[in-house]
Amino acid sequence: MNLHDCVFAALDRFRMEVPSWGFANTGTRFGKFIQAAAATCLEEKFADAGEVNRLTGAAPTIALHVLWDVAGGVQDAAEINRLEAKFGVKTGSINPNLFQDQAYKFGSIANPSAEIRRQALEHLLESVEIAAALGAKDISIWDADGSNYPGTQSMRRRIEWTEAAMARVHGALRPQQRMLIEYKPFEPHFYHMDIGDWGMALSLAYKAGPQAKVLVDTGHHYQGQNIEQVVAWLLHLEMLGGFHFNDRKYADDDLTIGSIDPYQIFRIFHEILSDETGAAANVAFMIDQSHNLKGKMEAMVQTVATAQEIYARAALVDHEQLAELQDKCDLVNAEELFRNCFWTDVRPTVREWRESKRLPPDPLAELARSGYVEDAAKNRGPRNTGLMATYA
Ligand code: RM4
Ligand code: MN
Ligand code: MN
Repeated sequence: MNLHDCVFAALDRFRMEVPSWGFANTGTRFGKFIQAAAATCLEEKFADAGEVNRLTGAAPTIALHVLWDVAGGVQDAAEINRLEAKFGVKTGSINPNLFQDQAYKFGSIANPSAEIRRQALEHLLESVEIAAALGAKDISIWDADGSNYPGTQSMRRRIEWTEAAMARVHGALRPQQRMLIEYKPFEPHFYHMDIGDWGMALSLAYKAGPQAKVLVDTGHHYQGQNIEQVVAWLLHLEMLGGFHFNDRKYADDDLTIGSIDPYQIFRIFHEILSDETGAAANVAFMIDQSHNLKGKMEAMVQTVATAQEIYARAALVDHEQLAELQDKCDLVNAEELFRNCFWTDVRPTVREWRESKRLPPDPLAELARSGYVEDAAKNRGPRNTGLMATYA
C-alpha cells in the first residue's frame, strides 16, 4: 500500500476515548491552577467531549468516573442518555472510584476490615450496573490499594482479598461486558501496591474469568521499562483490554501523549498493529490525562491529533519486509525501515484525510477560530473561581 492509502486506512479505524476528568479543574498534589473554561458539571464535560469529536472525528466516546460523574447511580442513566444524544458522544468506559472515600485510608477491596471491603465491592458492583444501564462495555478498575511501611500489612492476605473482589465483579458482568484491571507500581502507596505490575494484573484477570483483561497506562511503569514488550506479551496472550495513553517524565505526570517521547508511542502502536491474533481489535484506546497548565480543550484536541499522527506513522511499517530483515538479522536495515516510518511526516496526508471527511483540516486552529474556549470561560468562569486551589 502507498503512503496515502496506509494513512487513510489507519485513520478510518482509529478511535480514542477522552476522559471526563480531563475537562474539569484537576490539579496536582500541590494545588490547582484554576481555568475559567474548565467543565463544572457533567453536561459541560459532555459538551467538551462533543467538541473534541467534532474537531477530530476520532473521539466518539467519553470515559466516566462513577464518583465524579454518576453520583446518583443507575438512576442517572436517563440524564446521561440525554447528554449522549445532545452532544453526539457515547459513554465509554465506566471507572469506579476506590481511592477517595475516607474509609479507604488503609485500602478498599483489600482493606483488613471486612466491612470496608464490602463497601468497596458494593461500589464495584454498582458500577457494573451503571455500565449495564448505559450500554457501556468496559468497567476499568484502578485499585489504589497498598501499604507504605514494611511489615504493616500482609501482602499475601491482600492478594486473596483482591482476588475475591475481582471474582465477584466478574460474576456480575453481562455477556458483552469486560472488566479491565489497571496496575501501577507506586502512588498513592510507595512501599507496595496491591496490583503493582502487569504480571499481578494478568494473574488477577486470569483468575477472575474470561471477560477480565489487563489495562496498560503508559504512566504506570518504572523508568526505562519496555512498555511495548508488555504490550507484545499481553497481545500474544490475548489479554490486553485497553490502554490509558499519556506521557511522563518521572512519575504519573499525565503529560500530553508523545510530548516527551513520541518514539515510545510509535513503538507501542507498532506492537498493536503487528498483532496477528486479532486481539488488537479489542484494545480500547483511552486517554488518561489531566492538564494543569495547558488549556484543557487545547490539550485534548492536541492529544487526539498527535495520537492520530503517530498511529498513522506506525501504520506505514511494512511488516513483511521488516520480518525478512529481522530473519536475516540485518540490524541496520531493519532499524532504518522502522525509523524511516517514524520520521515520515504524515501531517499533510492526515490533513487530506480530514478534508475528505469534511473535518477541520487543522483542529487546533479551528478550536481557536470557533471561540469555544472563550465562550466557555465566560459562561463557566463564575462557577470556577470559587474553587479551592490550595494544597493545604
Ligand atoms: C490513576 C489511574 C486511573 C485514573 C485515576 C484518575 O492514576 O491512572 O486510571 O482513573 O488516576
Ligand atoms: Mn490510568
Ligand atoms: Mn494514572
